[in-house]
Amino acid sequence: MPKSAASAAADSRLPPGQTLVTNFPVLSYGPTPRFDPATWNLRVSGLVERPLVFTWNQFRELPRTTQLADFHCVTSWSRFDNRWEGVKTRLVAELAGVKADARHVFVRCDGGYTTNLPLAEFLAEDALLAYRHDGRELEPDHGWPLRLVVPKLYAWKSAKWVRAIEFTARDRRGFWEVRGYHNHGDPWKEERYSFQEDDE
Ligand SMILES: Nc1nc2c(c(=O)[nH]1)N[C@H]1C(S)=C(S)[C@@H](COP(=O)(O)O)O[C@H]1N2
Ligand SMILES: [Mo]
Repeated sequence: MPKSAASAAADSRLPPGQTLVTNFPVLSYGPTPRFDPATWNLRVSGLVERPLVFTWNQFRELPRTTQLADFHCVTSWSRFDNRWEGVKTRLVAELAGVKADARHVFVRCDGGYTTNLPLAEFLAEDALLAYRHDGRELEPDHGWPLRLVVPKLYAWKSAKWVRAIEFTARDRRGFWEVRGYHNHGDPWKEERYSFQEDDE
């Protein structure tokens, strides 16, 4: 039976091995951290001209961006058309003045989760630090008050409860990257597991 135009269009947006969901599963290692707006901050450090520390109020005053994006978890679910609102990663990088020798980004979260990504992917035009999702403030389980969103990589790179962003010359593997997940994580290339890195 021929596929409908709508399902063919959906297939072309679904990376190999993924299944579309319409709910929004929660994938967290460990408990959801508590947020205190009085003590929360976001640190931007490493190879930058101007190390920055934003309070919650300062961060919310930065220019806002909206990004519609699909979300692909390596455990095989994908969720289309997430409407993220927050601050472009590019803006944060510009404010800090990322130095020319920076190549990688290491992200730290409340609760100890970390992830790493190449600078170029952190600075992708669709990447942002999001505090709203689908018209509402982010839910605590989905990363409130602030999560990274990098739509072109598997969602474990979209770190929830982000507290620190470090620009570095050398790469360093994050939480899942040292536990068997791929260092890069492109869903279109099915870069799921670290053993695949040997073939590259
Ligand atoms: N701090 C933190 N960020 C995280 C995770 C986590 O366990 N802790 N899980 C990652 C994984 S594996 C996925 S698929 C997405 C899931 O985001 P969601 O729970 O909002 O669906 O968050 C990512 N970011
Ligand atoms: Mo995931």
